[in-house]
Amino acid sequence: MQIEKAAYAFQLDGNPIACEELNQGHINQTLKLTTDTGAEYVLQKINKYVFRNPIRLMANVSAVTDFLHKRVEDSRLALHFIPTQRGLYYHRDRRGEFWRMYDFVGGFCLDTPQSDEDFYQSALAFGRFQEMLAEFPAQTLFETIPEFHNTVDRYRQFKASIQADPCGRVSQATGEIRFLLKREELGGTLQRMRESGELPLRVTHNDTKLNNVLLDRKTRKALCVLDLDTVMPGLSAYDFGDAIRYGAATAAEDEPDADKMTLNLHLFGVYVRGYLEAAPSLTDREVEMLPMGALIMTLELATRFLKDYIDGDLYFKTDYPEHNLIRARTQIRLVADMQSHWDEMNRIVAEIAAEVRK
Ligand code: GN1
Ligand code: MG
Repeated sequence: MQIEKAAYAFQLDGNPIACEELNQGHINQTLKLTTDTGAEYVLQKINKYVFRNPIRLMANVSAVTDFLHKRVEDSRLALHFIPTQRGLYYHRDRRGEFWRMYDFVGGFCLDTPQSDEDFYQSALAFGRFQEMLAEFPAQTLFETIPEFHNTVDRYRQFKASIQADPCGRVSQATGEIRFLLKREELGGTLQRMRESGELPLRVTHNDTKLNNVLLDRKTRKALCVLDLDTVMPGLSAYDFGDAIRYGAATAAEDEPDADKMTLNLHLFGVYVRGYLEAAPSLTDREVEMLPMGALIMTLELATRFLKDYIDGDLYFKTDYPEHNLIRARTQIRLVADMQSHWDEMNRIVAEIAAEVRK
């Protein structure tokens, strides 16, 4: 692969000699860059369809990483962005595309936990992230994607796409649509609790997939969390829930055989323990609503994937035409499985909370 031109806009240590695509995430394009001095960087093109204001987005991200750097002992525990020759944290190329760069610190990410410890480490990473940001001035954060986890609004958008049916795909998904619409009221539960003030607004990560945690190659301990584009005011239940949806599932998010998709209750408990240990400031009500976070995030992703399928795959990267439909079906299966183990999920949280939060 050619060296991406944008790389030269940044203050690099050495001259670029290699550039390879990192297969990461459904949204931005991510490359790894190596220079002749052995320096390694991650170069990312920001997806402008998803993030309408990359400049303000980067202002958020740099404010958050600066804040974190003042609080961590090892610099690898927070992302370090590289300024451009002009001293900015983003580069705008001739085509109007936005790029950013950060140090590649040599860790690795997982799509599935190889052990309980891997998943526990990710829970600590997201729990600590939230605790460290407790003092961050939330009002200074720009909402990079307005109403990101507002499930009531997600349902509104979902129904509008069904109504418009721009690609004639609605007829391919009638069972799935029925399943999701039946759960619309349930889907709004946490949003209503947020609005009534029953659940506190915090600075949260909002995209807590396991592969957004960087683990140390040697110790396998969590270093830092990646993908800070959606750091915004949010609910702890959503951060917890998205991590469960992705990491405590028995199949990949896009597993074509939906029968393989269930919730691994053991891993669920492992994550609960790590998260509660790392985030002691959660209120009792927040702790109680963690299972609801898992259920609602899974429901939300099912509606988002299905909406994107109906819209003609405009938002998420897809590898084949039914990819978003498959993703939605597999998430639906996980929702159903969570609902059939609802009492157990709640019991696990209550038991671990009684132990950890003495
Ligand atoms: C996207 O960028 P990535 O792949 O970590 C999405 C998340 C979804 C996730 C589903 C900004 O995350 O909200 O949960 O895909 N990010 C955005 O895999 O929409
Ligand atoms: Mg990601």
